Amino acid sequence: MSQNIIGELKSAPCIVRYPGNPVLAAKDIPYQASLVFNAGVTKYQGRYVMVFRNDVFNDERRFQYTNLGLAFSNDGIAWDVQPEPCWQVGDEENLRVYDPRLTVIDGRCYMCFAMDTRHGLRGGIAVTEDFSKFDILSLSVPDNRNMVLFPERIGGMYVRLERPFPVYSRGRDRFDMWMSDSPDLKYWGNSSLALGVEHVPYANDKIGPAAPPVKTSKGWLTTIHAVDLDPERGKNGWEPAWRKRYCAGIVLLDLDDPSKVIGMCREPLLAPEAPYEVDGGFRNNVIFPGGMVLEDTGEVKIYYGAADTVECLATAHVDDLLALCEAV
Ligand code: BMA
Repeated sequence: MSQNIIGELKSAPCIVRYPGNPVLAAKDIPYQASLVFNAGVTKYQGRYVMVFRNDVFNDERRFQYTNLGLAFSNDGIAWDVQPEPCWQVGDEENLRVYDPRLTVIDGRCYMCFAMDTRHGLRGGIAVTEDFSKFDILSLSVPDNRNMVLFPERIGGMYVRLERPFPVYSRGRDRFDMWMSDSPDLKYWGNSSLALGVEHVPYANDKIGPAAPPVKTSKGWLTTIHAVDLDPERGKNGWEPAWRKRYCAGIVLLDLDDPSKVIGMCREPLLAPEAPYEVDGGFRNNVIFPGGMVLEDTGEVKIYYGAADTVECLATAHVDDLLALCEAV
């Protein structure tokens, strides 16, 4: 395995972490909770909605189960967590759902998710009316995940970004960002590569989608996750073997043909730096956005899981994010 070493990385100066981070943590949850992170966030029916991942561990720090929790907010900062989890899967075949991503299309709220099964890892899309019931519209063949939906049809088709795992053909984790479209959110095809890991200078391992894209006059603005490995880097976090670093990046896609990357920041948007990102977590050094909200003021709220342990918020002005995306 030959790998260029990435070295130190810093966040872009235009992005500001919310000083009260984390916005949600296990202590805020009224039922059993250990790690609260990788949430999907959107604005729906006049308020902010968050569906978050909750991994439950026992006192010996052994993993027990995962469920999805639900929270509402009027300002996107203070969250009212609902008394019960909103979705949990666990049967002979389907082991758990996690990493929810929310997108509103034509007034309906859709949720992409990852599902671990006994026969591989599947990417799913569900629709919900009120977050008490999720109707699954499609589940991919293994292995695929990190699906995110665009908030409107493009050329008449629904569009998603996704990250399949080509472990045989590429030798090891060399994962890229792909795009597919669908006439009905059920049948997916026309798949094409959107961005290769080799095009992201701050990744040497894998990349993929993060939060669902937002529409701007210049193009679809979207976050990515980008991972690097350094053989010198020690174990980092209370998970027994964790050594990777996950950064968030920012990319601009063509409005009419989002498989075309038209701009990209060559440095990370968010690199792990804050104490809750680099210290004391399950997997330190992980930043993973799952929600991006563009406000009328031009402020962009980016929600991200930090250290696979808590849910955080960072903001930037949309013009500054667009300015970061150099033409490619
Ligand atoms: C990935 C997923 C994410 C997680 C990330 C970092 O494989 O499990 O949910 O945030 O690893 O641990």
